[in-house]
Parts: sequence; C-alpha cells; structure tokens
Amino acid sequence: MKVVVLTGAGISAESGVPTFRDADGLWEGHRVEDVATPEAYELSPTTVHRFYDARRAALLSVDPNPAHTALARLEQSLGDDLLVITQNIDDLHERAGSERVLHMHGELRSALCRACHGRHRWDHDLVDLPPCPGCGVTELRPDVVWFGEIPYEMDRIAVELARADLFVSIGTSGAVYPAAGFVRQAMRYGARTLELNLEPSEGTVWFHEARHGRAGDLVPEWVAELLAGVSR
Ligand code: BJW
Repeated sequence: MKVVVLTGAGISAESGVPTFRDADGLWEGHRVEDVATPEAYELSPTTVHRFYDARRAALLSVDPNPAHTALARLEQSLGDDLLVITQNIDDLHERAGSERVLHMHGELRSALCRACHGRHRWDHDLVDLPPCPGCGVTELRPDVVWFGEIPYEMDRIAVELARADLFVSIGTSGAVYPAAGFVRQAMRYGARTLELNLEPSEGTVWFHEARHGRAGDLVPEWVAELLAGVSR
C-alpha cells in the first residue's frame, strides 16, 4: 500500500513552532502574507531576513514531537511505500528519523543564491548579506517558497499523488495552494483520503474521513492502527 502524507505547521505546533493562521500566527504584527512574498523582500530585505533568521535560530530550541516520531516509525515499516510531503521549512521530520521527505516550500537551513541559483546548507543569519559560497555574490535569500513562486518538486509530487492508495493530510489549514488541492488530485486517482487536524480544515469536505484533535495524539494512534493492519 502506497501512503502519501502531507504535513503543515500544525504537526510542529506541539514542538513549540508557531503556526501561521492560528491566534499566535503573527510575527511582530506582520501576517505571513506580508513577509512571505518576493515583493516584501524587494521592499525590505532586512525585515524578511530578520523573520527567517529568527525562525532558523529558534530551530535550535525545539525538538520533534510524537507525531514526527510516529511518521518516522511508519517509514521504517513501509520504506519506499511512504512519502512525506511537508509544507514546513523546519527540519523536525528529519530529526525524528524520516528520510523520505519532500520540502515543497523549501527549508530554513538552506540559502538560495539569486545570482547563480545555487542552494547551500545554511545555519547562520542572512541579514548581514554574506557572500554566496558558490559564486561570491551577496545575493543570498532564504531558500523558501513565497506566494507567487512555484513550490519545489511539483512534477514528482504529481506522480506520487497519482500512485497513492492512501493520502493523509496532517496539521494544515488547507488555505494555501497547490498543497490544498492535493487531496482532490489523490482522490481523482482513486486514493482513500484522511484528515488529521486540530479542527476541520478549509478542505475538510474533500476527505473520506476526518479526525480532529492534537497531532501528537492522532498521528501515533493512526500509525499504530495502520501498522496493526499491515502486519495482519
Ligand atoms: C494543529 C495543531 C495541533 C494547530 N495538531 N493540528 C486565489 C485562489 C487560489 C490560489 C491562489 C489565489 N491567489 C493566489 C493563489 C496561489 C497562492 C495561494 O494559495 N494563496 C492563498 C493565500 C489563497 N499560492 C502560491 O502562490 C503558491 N505558488 C503557486 O501557486 O504557484 C503557482 C503554481 C503552482 C504549482 C504548479 C504551477 C504553478 C506558493 C505558496 C507558498 C506558501 N508559502 C508559505 C511560506 C513558506 C515559507 C515560510 O514558512 O515562511 O508557506 S505561506 C505559509 O502557508 C507556509 C505554509 O507552508 C503554508 C501553509 O500553512 P499551513 O501549514 O497550513 O499552516 P496554517 O497555520 O495555515 O494551519 C495550521 C493548521 O494546523 C490549522 O488548521 C490548525 O488548526 C492546525 N493545528 N495546532 C494538529 N497541535
């Protein structure tokens, strides 16, 4: 059985990473739509760098939670039959032990050079405009996908959704496309669909089944159920 899991900010919430659209979703009074656009970066690169530098630094003080570790456990059992597509730019899936993870909205621990388009592992601040390790030009930006930009790995994602027997969406509001459309894409190709979220998402009607509660409770329960079925 091929399982494709889509994760969003809600899976990292219990690790202490703020979500975007919940009550605490503002950063210094900015909505994500105000800082996560190429236009915001052109207008004030310093503001945008500070936003991402702060989030990169905050990664050091958070750890994976039981939802991340349950997905890593599932991967140990399903191997290549499990793919996690995450909208998150944190590295909590990897730190929990998952290896088959696509970061469709990029990664905090990566910098993208606007001059040579190189992607570089990055654990420092960008606000001081360091030179690109590849070409030396001072055009490094956060390697994340902003509104109006095309997410990473869309071709591979289309193939994986078409092959999925089960599509599970965890901790995402369903407010941002193309990720919000994956459930319908997977369903069109015959997948069963399951939502695990604190509350009904904007696309909850598209799921065959929806369970509402904390990811740290729901995901380990669902993984245990699936593994019990797989081993029978
Ligand atoms: C819990 C929990 C717990 C809390 N347990 N659950 C009009 C109509 C339709 C589309 C568009 C439109 N106008 C423009 C568009 C397109 C646009 C878009 O979707 N805009 C919307 C605002 C309408 N999309 C784009 O521009 C995308 N690109 C694009 O479409 O290119 C064209 C193209 C695509 C494909 C092929 C060809 C062409 C790019 C979108 C980039 C999004 N970028 C961001 C920032 C990334 C970097 C960063 O992290 O800063 O990505 S925005 C932000 O939202 C971030 C997230 O990944 C993304 C999704 O948010 P998420 O993860 O769902 O978080 P929340 O906070 O919204 O929800 C959390 C959920 O968890 C809630 O439901 C809680 O209840 C729940 N929860 N605690 C379980 N403990």
